[in-house]
Amino acid sequence: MKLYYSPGACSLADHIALIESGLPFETEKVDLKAKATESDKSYTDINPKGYVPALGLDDGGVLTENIAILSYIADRAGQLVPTGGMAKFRTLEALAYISSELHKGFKPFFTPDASDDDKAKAKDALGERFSLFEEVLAGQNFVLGNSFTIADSYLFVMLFWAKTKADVPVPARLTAFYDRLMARDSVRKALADEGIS
Ligand SMILES: N[C@@H](CCC(=O)N[C@@H](CS)C(=O)NCC(=O)O)C(=O)O
Repeated sequence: MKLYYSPGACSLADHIALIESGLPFETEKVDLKAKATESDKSYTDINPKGYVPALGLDDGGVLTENIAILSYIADRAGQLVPTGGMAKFRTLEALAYISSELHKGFKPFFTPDASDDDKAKAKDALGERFSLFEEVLAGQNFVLGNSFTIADSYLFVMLFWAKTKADVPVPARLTAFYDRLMARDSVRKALADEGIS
């Protein structure tokens, strides 16, 4: 498998999950402006959507979209998701919320011509949306219980952006969660491999 990524982008969630999975994989950096990979291939030939992440599969196929890639990694690894009862659907519920309510909420911070007003509104909305996890983390260490899952790697990246790109206030339990993830070997390795100190 090969993960196409951009340093500190949402592809960091897949990078962390791949390291946690113990599965063999390679990475290749993408220049999102030039739409070119580090080895000078056209990125849109690999992923016509033009954005990261994309996962090159062993059979030559390419899988895109964070929710699909994270789910594929967990499926291949036979871990990183809770099992039994409603667990599969609770995982999808968490991933969908992170993708559509948090990830997309950062858009003004990645849009060069976004106004200060757009950013202020986005910051307020993100603060409210993060607060849902503050309640979840009152009774458990991770998003879906007391074990690390793919939802945690995705939420970690959202908190990383909240702290480093958007200055969104992060409440206490989420900050403790962020610090816990920052201390994990997988997270430290993914950040170091992407050249982020
Ligand atoms: N729907 C996609 C969105 C991915 C996405 O937003 N990628 C951003 C980085 S976090 C990107 O590559 N933006 C550059 C671009 O769109 O040109 C997913 O969930 O995987």
